[in-house]
Amino acid sequence: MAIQVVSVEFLRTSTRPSEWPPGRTPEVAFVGRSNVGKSSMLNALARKRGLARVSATPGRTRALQFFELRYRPTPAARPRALRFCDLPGYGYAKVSKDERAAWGSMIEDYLRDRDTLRAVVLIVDVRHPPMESDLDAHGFLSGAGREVVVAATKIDKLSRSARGAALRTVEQALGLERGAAVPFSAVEGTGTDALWGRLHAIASARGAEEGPGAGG
Ligand SMILES: Nc1nc2c(ncn2[C@@H]2O[C@H](COP(=O)(O)OP(=O)(O)O)[C@@H](O)[C@H]2O)c(=O)[nH]1
Ligand SMILES: [Mg+2]
Repeated sequence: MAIQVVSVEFLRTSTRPSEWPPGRTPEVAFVGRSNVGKSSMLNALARKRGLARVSATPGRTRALQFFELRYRPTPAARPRALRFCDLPGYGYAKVSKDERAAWGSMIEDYLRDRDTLRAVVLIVDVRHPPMESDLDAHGFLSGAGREVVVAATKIDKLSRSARGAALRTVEQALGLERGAAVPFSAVEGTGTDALWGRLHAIASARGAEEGPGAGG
């Protein structure tokens, strides 16, 4: 399925629940270690380079960043509205304990309490087995009853012959079925259609909202 992105715009930054965008538009959040490739994945899905800030320096994003998209699941379908939320990464050592605790509660409050949050993309680096912080995040999300889609990114860094085994390692560590993790590369564009397919299925299962001004 080739999803067509009709429009995408930055909505707002938030550091507290009162700043979460209002409305009932379904939302997808991107979670993962600092520097794993969250912002790059969001840009690849939105097909807009530079939308979310990609940084070579880990630990840059310190607030929640909301984006609003409209997309057509098929060329003839009506546009659907969807929001993306880019989250600060976890596992970044170079911040004070207090600062890390504040980020932690900001992220956890959002992931636990956000009504419109339909799916969470948990992003791991396919080159390494998931780290303890990834397992913690997966446990937290499952415990919160969230629909989790695991994406294994930077697959372009592995030879084709090594990719299958690396994916299996990720899936086994997280207790997933074979084929559950989506192989992804923001560089090659691998996995954007597969991930969009999963996100659309989840968002539309409970009725995606029609975007403002959406027509035939
Ligand atoms: N080779 C490769 N590099 C990537 C990929 N995704 C992200 N990167 C690089 O990883 C670094 C961190 O990316 P970013 O999206 O800012 O990560 P974030 O901190 O999780 O948002 C940047 O230097 C990106 O160019 C990918 O799929 N393949
Ligand atoms: Mg980022």
